[in-house]
Amino acid sequence: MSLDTAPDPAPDPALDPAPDPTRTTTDTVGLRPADVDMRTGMTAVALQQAVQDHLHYSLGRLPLGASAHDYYMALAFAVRDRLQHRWMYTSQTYFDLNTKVACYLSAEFLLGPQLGNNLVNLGIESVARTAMAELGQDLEEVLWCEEEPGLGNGGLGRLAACYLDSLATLQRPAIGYGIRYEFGIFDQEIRDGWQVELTDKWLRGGNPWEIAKPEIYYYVSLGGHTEHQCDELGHYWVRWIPHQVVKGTAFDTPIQGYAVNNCNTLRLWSAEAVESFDFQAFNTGDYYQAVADKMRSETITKVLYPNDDPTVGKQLRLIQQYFFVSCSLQDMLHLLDYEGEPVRRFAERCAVQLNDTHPSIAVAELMRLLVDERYVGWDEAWDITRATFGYTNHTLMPEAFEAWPLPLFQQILPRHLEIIYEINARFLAEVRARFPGDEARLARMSLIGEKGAKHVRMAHLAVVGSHAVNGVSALHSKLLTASALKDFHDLWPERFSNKTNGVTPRRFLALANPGLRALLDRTLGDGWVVDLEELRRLEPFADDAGFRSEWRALKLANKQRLVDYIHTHAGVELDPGWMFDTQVKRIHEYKRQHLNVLHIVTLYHRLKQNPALEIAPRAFIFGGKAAPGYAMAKLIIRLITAVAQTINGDPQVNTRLRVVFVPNFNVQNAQLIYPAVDLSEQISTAGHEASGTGNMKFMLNGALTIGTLDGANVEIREAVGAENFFLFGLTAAEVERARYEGYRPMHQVESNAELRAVLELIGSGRFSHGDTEVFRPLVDNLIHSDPFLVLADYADYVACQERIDAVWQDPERWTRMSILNTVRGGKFSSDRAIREYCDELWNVPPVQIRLD
Ligand code: NBG
Repeated sequence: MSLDTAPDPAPDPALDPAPDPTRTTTDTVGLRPADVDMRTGMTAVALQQAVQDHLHYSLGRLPLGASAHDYYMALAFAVRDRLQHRWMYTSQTYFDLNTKVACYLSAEFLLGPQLGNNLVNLGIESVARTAMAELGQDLEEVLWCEEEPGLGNGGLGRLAACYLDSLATLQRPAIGYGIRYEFGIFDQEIRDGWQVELTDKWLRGGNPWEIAKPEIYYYVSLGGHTEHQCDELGHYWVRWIPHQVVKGTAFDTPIQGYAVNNCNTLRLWSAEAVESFDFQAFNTGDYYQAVADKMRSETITKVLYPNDDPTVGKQLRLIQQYFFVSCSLQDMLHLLDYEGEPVRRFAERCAVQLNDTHPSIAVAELMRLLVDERYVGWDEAWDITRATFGYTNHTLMPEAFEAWPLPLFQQILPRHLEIIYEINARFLAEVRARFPGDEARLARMSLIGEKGAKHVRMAHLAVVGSHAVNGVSALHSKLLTASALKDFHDLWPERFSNKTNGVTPRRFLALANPGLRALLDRTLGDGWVVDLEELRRLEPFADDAGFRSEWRALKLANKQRLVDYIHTHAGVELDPGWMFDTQVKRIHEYKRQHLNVLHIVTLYHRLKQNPALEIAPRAFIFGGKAAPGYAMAKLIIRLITAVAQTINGDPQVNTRLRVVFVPNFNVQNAQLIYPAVDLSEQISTAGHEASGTGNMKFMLNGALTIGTLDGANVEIREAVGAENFFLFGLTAAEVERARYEGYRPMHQVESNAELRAVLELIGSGRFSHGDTEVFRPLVDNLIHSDPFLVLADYADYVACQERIDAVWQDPERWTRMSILNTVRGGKFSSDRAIREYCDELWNVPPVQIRLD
């Protein structure tokens, strides 16, 4: 595929900048003004001149004193100009054709660094490398200067970012709507082995990708009360008299598709006070009150909440959710008005997807906007609403099912509570008609939970208000309809479907693994980048010894990159010849990083007992953040770092085992990690990981998986073949049965001497300088409660690891399996997933963009 770019037009002499004495390098490339269109040209010469121009005019830097960061900013601005050019054509075309737009509502978009990705998608990576080299800069170094926007916690936010990439690449009109958090997910440091959280001031150095749109803003009401009235014609209507009004302003980030001209929008909302200075208040001496109001409004978009945090303050979170949802829906209505479309056509123009329940207040908000503000009758408004929304569920964990206490909800969103009551009354009447006399069912399905303190059930609101509901892997979707949403499935089976997650091959293959990319391009051509099933054609090469040795060399080089990074950032030396056994993801008990640690301690224990034992040398690599208020997760990190310190410092074992915790796992270092891994740990308790997406990134980069039958692991195993996947552990059904029958972890301890020894070792202070207290909560929890069945799966896990050891001893076999993992991973492209969403749920066809 080639970019459909127009030839660079000749520059207008009137606009041509005068020669700049600070530009010293232009002569060296024989720059002729006629070659250059500084804003849109796609040649190295044009880009180089654009960088110089931005350095000069946008940043005010002399080349001599310019830092790598300055060059990063200048190149980013230059690239943004090229995106902007495509964005303008894209918006105009979508507008002219009145296309339907996929609107992806998500409280999180974990974009990761933009520059490298945009260069790949524009097809100007090598052009940029040349341009920067001419300027005396190393592109890789410049790329590392980018402060990544960490506007998400983990998988859910990253999935949203992958989907934006696929939407643009598949040429589907789409807009992502979210929150412009001033502070993203915290930065993690490890001090004395413990996680320490630092605020993520990602906007500190400026964000060259966003374009502030101060002219696009909406007002959002909060609190107060409602008034119900009948006008002289007998029409009943409700007025909401809010206590506070805040203003949401748009900040747009262009999202460029790969090898197409489509450039979509990510629109993030930032909150501010309605008037920055209330002069009235000032004059009456209430200046400080006015400033206080302003500050209070601005806190709404101040910080991203870490998930899994039991201590989190709830009120601001609900306000955040409502704030961005209201701005987004008002924006959609505004676009409709602008195009002269009646509101009753809303669902034909906007397919709105709710990314988990975080934006689910949208159901009530759209009803309010239609009924109260646009005077649409209730029934029609409800038809529009249900035709508009789809809801994706991302978890079965009961604590993640959002439920807002009624008094809190009433206080912040009094009108929405009334609307929810009305939706609920009508909904329960429908349930009653279908299942007469089934009061228990009514109580289970109600939008208002009455167990304990009354609360609003956001997942129920999302399901009732959507025409389509989906889970994110085959197993998860099945479990969803069999458990958490079973009653809803009984009522409306046709609404439910599965959409297995995917990841973008642009970022996680082409960009993250340039060596593999070159090999694939050379062997297959570059079609695989947009059609990942193409990788299949590589399958015969798995039997080609020459190809296998090339494959190994590539992996080794990737491992060396990671070794260098780890040495600098974690102070541990690793040998790239060892097996790299890796678990990177959020730290959570259900993900069972501690099961992984039990295996490491088992090996340590065996080696101490028998120093001559033959085992494959392994580097265990961990990374991931724990929620600041999740004490057990933080203790798991402490256990990893403690075990690491003891093992790495013990010459008797450190020639065969090393352990490292890579601090601050994020998109940037993830791109280094995935391509360098031999063994991917996907070891959650079956039935708990909705899908997982890291598992897919590892697979595509040729890692073998050790995993349970959980989430998308099931489909990964199906795709790669059981013989190429290391399976262990209880199934979801077995987990459920074990719990039902009264699982006793102590029984596992009593019947397994090695497990007992391992737990004793941890409890004895061996890894904590004799401190027998520090890990007691963790060990006690495993022995007496073990909510995620770590001990139940221990023996099988360790046995599976032994099989892995044996395969590793046979490099040819391992390499063959590694190749098959990559070539059979085509299904896990986010392009496949987005095509399913667009074609089966949203009805959003592709639209070609021409640059004329
Ligand atoms: C997460 C799941 C993962 C899944 C991602 C993306 C939440 C609430 N859920 O298993 O835990 O891969 O969503 O779907 O973050």
